Amino acid sequence: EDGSAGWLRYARLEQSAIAALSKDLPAEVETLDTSPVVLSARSEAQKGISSMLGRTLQAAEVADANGALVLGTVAEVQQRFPSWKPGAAPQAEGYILRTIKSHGHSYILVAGADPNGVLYGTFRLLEKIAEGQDLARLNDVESPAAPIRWVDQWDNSNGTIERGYSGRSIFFDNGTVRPDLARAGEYARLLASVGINGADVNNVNADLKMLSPEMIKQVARIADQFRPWGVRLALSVDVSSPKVVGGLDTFDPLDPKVIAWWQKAVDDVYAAIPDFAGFTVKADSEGRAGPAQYGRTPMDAANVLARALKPHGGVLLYRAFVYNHHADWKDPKADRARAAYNIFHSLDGKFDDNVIVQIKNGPIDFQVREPASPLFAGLPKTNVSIEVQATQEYTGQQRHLVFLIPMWKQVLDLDMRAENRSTPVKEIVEGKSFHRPLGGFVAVANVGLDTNWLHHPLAMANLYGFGRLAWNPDTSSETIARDWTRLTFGNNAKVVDTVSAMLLSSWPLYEDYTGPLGLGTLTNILGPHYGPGIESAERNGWGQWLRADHDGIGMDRTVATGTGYIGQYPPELAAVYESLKTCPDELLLFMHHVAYTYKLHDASPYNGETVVQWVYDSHYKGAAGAAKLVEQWKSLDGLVDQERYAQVLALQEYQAGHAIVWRDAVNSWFHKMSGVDDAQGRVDHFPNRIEAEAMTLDGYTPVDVTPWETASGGKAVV
Ligand code: BDP
Repeated sequence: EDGSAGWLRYARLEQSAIAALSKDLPAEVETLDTSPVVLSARSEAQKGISSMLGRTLQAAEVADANGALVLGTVAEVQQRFPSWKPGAAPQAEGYILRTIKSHGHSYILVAGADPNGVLYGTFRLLEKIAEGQDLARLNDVESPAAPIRWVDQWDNSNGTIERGYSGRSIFFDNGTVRPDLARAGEYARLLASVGINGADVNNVNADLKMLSPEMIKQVARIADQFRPWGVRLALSVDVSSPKVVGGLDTFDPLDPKVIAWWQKAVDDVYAAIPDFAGFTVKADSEGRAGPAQYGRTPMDAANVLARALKPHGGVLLYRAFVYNHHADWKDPKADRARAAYNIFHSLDGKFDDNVIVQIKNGPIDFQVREPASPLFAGLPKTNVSIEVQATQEYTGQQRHLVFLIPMWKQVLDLDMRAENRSTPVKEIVEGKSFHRPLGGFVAVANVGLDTNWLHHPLAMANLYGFGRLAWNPDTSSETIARDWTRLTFGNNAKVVDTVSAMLLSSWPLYEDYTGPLGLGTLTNILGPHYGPGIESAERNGWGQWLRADHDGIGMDRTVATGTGYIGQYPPELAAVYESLKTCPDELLLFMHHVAYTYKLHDASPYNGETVVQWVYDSHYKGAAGAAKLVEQWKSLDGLVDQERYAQVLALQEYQAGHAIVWRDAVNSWFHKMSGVDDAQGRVDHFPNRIEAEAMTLDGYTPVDVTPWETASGGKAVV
């Protein structure tokens, strides 16, 4: 159990489950379609059934009359069983799972709207088998929520991964594509099993060589690995390519030479990769070149690329993550959170129909908690997608357990009240709210060469859960946690209850010991975005400010006295955030600047506590929660395999320790800034702690630590 199989372990079921399932499971599989994707579905069914039930599923062109598992499109299945009535038809990439009787024998039908639908239906069937569900009366019709269900990898061609925490790239090494791409195929299989149909394989901070003829030839090999799993390959491109690699004297998107350059580049990509999905663009952001250099807008650049992709059926995902990272921190009106809306809202309705504006879930940058980006409600005439981050950049980097599904759901479920009607973010990105033809879900995944893909064995729940949400954002966090646990660790009730409880508690407790009340993660903004580093947010251009002084803390983003950010939300939601009375405490310091002694709402869990006392208490609560994770996991000793047991235990013990570092750093910092003592006398009071610098040191020297709050007394010894 090295984790390489992810959630597709197909572990052998208990004898009783095998007996119960076997009576309804035919002995043959009949494929009505010979597309590579349907053949993958067949081999997957054979593999899964043999592994879980110890039975061989014989492949037959036309099964004998004793029943079969039948894989094909709805039209093909109908032809095979003329009396079968499919009922409601699945939409693109959807499927029907149905058990029928014909001449007294059972047939399990997996009828897809298309080959991808057949594959997704087959994976769903295998999941049901793994969970021991009844196959005698299958009757499911499922369709995905939106056409765009992609992962992004931030892989560089030298083999490193930006914000990757699980080893080197599975795609690239040494400036080119790896000779051995077996892992790329395995990755596509995992993605397909949860309905993901696209993968952008290179860093959004794109290598300019990506579009060179040699690289395209190489990258086409990755697409070959993806194709049998219905995953289309996409690339990130840099808009300055026509100039920097194309040798033109400009990359002005409206220059005819530049337009022609893009068309040729795109045609070349399609010659090598006929099912290429499209491009992702990061421009005018964090030092990347962009159309602003020529006084052009994102719309100008996006449409030029989109028009080149259009004849081939490709799409263009233009990231709304555009902001100035040299903002003036002395300007009280400066606010990075406003940037995306400021830039994109006025362009609504001007993007071509194969452009999708890709919006990060929050207006800053994947912090432990952010409100939904107001831009979701600001582009009713534009296709949009939500971008979330499964790689845990600001959320513990796969050294801390943080199950992100509840966090993403909170944003997806938020009703933006655009046009004073119900418009939850999920329905906006599905294209439902504003009747958009395209839209969807993108997660930055950043799996790496680590055998178990994401380093922490439990982090895979985020990748799995992302796929489930992209397929159906109404799926509950509990369902996702429990399903993933069953597939990953088996059906033992104690294991399922304990692991899913650990997962579901993990985001709130991480928030508690890092940055509560909407402050952001309080991590070192200028460094690796990992440990505590509270002050690093202030007095620089990056705009992740806390606006802390000795009297109070928080960014005033109100319309009345602050940066006006709140005014970017539709009026009903803006009114909720604008008023201190109604602004949820969990976002208080994101929206308002208040005194440390300001009292939170009386509603649980805040109980009318002051801001500073809440910060102290939540940090003790969070660190205690991290310690509890260790005990919860230990209760599974002997119930999960030793290999993964030991791996998770080591990580949880580490997290419990690091949570104490976090707790004490943040609390000391608040104590010093506010001058308010902890009502329970815990903060900066360590009766049993011996400071290294206070000891007799032989060969060591005490040094000051920066930031000071990350070491007790601000000192360490070296
Ligand atoms: C930030 C990352 C940075 C990415 C950027 C992005 O720190 O490495 O390049 O997002 O999304 O979170 O473009």
